[in-house]
Amino acid sequence: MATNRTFTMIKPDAVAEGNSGAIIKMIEEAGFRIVAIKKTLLTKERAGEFYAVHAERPFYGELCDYMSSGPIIPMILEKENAVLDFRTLIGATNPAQAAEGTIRKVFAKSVQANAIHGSDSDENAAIEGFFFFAGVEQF
Ligand code: IDP
Repeated sequence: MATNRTFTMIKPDAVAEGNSGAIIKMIEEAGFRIVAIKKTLLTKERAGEFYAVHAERPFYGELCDYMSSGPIIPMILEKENAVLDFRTLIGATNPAQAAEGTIRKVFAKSVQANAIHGSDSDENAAIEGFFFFAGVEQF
């Protein structure tokens, strides 16, 4: 059964361009409540840990460089059917394939610099949330 929480982070390109506020507005207007939020910086090593599932992919090194290139804004979000509804809100990985009105369609620059992350399962949402936030920070 679907849980009601997901994890997201606004990626370095979107933070650097000053799009965080507009993205958070879209998220809240879509009915998500912010459970936890902060601005932080990933080292290349921690970016590699977060994306360890992609370690064998050809773009892994570049992805780790990009994700540690500037501040990010991780968040835990709450809404009924959060994981699936949030994946719909952000759109396809490649912005060229993202539906109109999705966050990636509006803000992503490329398949790599695609503005925002969204967990792909309830299990990963919980793991990724705890990667950034202690239990006492989640309220
Ligand atoms: P997702 O973020 O939509 O779930 P994943 O396939 O899990 O997509 O990929 C994780 C991240 O890795 C993407 O959001 C994107 O930043 C980057 N990425 C995925 N595929 C490519 C690629 O072909 N080239 C460069 N970067 C990629």
